[in-house]
Amino acid sequence: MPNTSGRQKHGRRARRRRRVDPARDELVSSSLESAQQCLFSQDYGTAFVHYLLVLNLAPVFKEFARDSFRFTLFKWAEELDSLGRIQDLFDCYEQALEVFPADEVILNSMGEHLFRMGFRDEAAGHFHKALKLRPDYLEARENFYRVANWLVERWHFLMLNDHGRNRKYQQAIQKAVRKGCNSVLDIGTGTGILGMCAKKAGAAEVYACELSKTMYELACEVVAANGMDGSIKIIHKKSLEMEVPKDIPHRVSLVVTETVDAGLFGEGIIESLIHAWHNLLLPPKRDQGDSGDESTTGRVIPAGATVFGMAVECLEIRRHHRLCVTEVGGLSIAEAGELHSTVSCNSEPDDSIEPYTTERLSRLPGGYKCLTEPFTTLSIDFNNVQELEGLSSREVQEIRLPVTQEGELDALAVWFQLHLDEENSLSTGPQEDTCWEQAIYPVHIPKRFELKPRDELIVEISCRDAFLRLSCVAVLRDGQTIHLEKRMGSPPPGDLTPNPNPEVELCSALAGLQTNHSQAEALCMLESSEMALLNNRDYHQSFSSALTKLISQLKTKHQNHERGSAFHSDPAVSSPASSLLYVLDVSEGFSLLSLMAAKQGHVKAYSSVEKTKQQEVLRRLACSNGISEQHLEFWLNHIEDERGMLKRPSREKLWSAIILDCVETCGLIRQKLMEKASLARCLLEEGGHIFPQKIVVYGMLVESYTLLLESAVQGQEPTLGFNIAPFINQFTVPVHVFLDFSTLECRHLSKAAELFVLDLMDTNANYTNRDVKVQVMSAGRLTAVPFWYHIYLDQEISVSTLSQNSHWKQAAVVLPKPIEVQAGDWVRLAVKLHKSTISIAAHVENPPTQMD
Ligand code: 44T
Repeated sequence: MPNTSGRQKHGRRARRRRRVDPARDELVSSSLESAQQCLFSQDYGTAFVHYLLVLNLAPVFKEFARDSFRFTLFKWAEELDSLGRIQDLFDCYEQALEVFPADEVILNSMGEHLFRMGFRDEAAGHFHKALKLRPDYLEARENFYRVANWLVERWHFLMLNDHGRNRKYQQAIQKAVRKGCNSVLDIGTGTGILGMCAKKAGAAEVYACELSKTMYELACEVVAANGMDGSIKIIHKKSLEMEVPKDIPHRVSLVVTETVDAGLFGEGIIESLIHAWHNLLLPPKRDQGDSGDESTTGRVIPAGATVFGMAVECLEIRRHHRLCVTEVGGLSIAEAGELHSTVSCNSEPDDSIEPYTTERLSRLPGGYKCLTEPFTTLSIDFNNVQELEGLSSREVQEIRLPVTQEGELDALAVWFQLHLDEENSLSTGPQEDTCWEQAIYPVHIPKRFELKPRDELIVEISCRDAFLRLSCVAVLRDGQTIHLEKRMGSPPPGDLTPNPNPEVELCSALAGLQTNHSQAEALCMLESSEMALLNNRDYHQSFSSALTKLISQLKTKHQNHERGSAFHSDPAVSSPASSLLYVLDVSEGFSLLSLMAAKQGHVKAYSSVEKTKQQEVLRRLACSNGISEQHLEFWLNHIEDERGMLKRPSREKLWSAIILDCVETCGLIRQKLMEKASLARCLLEEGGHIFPQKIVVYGMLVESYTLLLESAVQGQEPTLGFNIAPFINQFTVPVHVFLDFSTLECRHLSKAAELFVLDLMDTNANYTNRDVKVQVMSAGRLTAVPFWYHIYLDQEISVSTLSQNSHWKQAAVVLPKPIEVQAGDWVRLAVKLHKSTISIAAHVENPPTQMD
């Protein structure tokens, strides 16, 4: 029996190898010893190499050495990371996974590195694998939830729940296939839905491509579950990399795609279609009137699009993109130089700059006002390759728009109509009841600008790098031209140029390390959330008051102490430097808090602002606010490692205050906040504070169908007759982020309730579990618990993340199943906090009626 003898032979060989290789055994044991020694002396790189050698030569040691090996790997990876040796770092992880392919801890840790490096799809894949290996592995679960949004973006749920959109695509595809489009390519297939529509409509050959690995794997699963795995070929590629006959045997007669974003071109549809026309599609039909056989010509669904725009006034947009204040927390910021958000289509293209942002206008707090009628910015025929190719070289078009309402010019809002074919079209307009958001082009003019009803707004429209560029260049008023936004490379507009006074120029020169101070150099861009923070007067006022209180208490204490020790003649104690207080601001991103601390006098403040341009702004502001250069310093450039971050200012000094950034803009508590707080506590002088002192978490019971639509494919009905929901719903996450609770379509079923208190000053606090009973005020389906925070800087002063001017959004736990509740019922919320992550489970105490 060949099998048996094979096994015997293999066994004999193995035994012989083990017996006759003393040199190898010697090498294994000496390497193991070296690995342990190196580990002991913290030479992790060498230890890692020794361990790898040992485990490759002698897999029997795997279990024995697993923990030390992991430890060595993680330490070595940390070092490689800080040295910027990223390729080496990932090589080490790959080698480690060759030895331990099913080690969930290594997979999870590699995921964390991938995530930090921006490889989100891959990171999420690693967390998913780790979780599959060990479903109760909390770290991986939390990481997975944090990145699931990148793995399967939330809009997939919205789109699959948009029955109108599904049906229209289905009809257009059915019609095309009936007319003879026999071979179909679905570009950017997502869950495979459009490809399956084509197959079901009777197309002989269907191909689908998808660039995201996770979405590709999901599409394969869905297509197989619908019995089409033999008849739809799914290719894990970007369409631009596809070739005939390598990927598909011949050119197809129909391309279907919905690779469009709110700004239409952001997913690269122009480039994809140009490539498809040249490489993947049959030639287009010559005569438009010809309704003959479509199997020998090519066409695209959607057939084309019309893009619309409109000028709007919107305070919510304004405060996220432009500087709206001149003074915050006792600091004048009038002389900060030019500041605006990183959303700008007038700037040189750069990775950190986006040409537009997206918002659902109908959901913006405070609403918006239309200043012009909607206008057509562009029409494009996707079946005309010359038109597609000519888009980038189209001349800049200038249009004049009559202003219809008085108001401040804050942005141009953009949406489109997607013409699937002659009959079916989809609109993404602000008035439509669809899942779509609109593209927002904020207007960056240094001063506020009111449009008046008889004005004409001049907008320039062009296409660059395959995105639509819209710019409000001027306003015609009473026969005069008022220039607005600067165009790239052009000098600043005459009439709105800020008039920098000599003092500011001096400050800039001092701060700036620039001899030739020009407008462009003084421009500093901030994230829109940083911009909103800067515009938040209440936030800065609260910090200013809390800092003033603490600093004056500490000054008095120091003075008393110095008086007390004046009898001792130690010059180090009574010198002026010793009376300085030290404040560290470890806020993420741009923050004025260090300056506000320095402004108190006798304070040396350390800022964690890293970007050079932002540091220049702070220096400029220090100068214009009379803060001496020595009283502001920039802290470490890398704050990744919290132990490094919280080092002391010098050996004998302790911090008077450490400002921690505790809540992310998305509405979640920052990861590792509690670890940072406990480290920070150890570094405070007696009487010193960490800001904030405590965080109180509030929540409310709500019924919200909108939240359900964003979290999972709803209903028991198959989607267009296909079984998709169970597969994509695996990627449902329990916590939704970036919510605007004030405009969320929902019914409040209870009052706001305190869910949790995080005392950042309490060493012994146990934060794991808490049960909170909340009474139902009105009957409904309990679907979610939105939550937010009151951030207490001290006993009295607090900032709410739900306030009107907040730069924070809110988060919500969406329950796995809605619960029917009656007025008067008590709902028990089991609130858990694990490593800064909140989870909430809800139970009705009386009477429990769970709904399916
Ligand atoms: N989001 C809209 C974008 N792809 C819609 O990997 C509307 C956003 C949106 N694959 C709120 C609401 C909405 N070759 O899976 C993705 C993507 C893939 C490609 C292969 C290519 N050349 C591409 C280009 C993209 O296509 C899928 C859909 S793309 C965008 C869809 C609901 N926020």
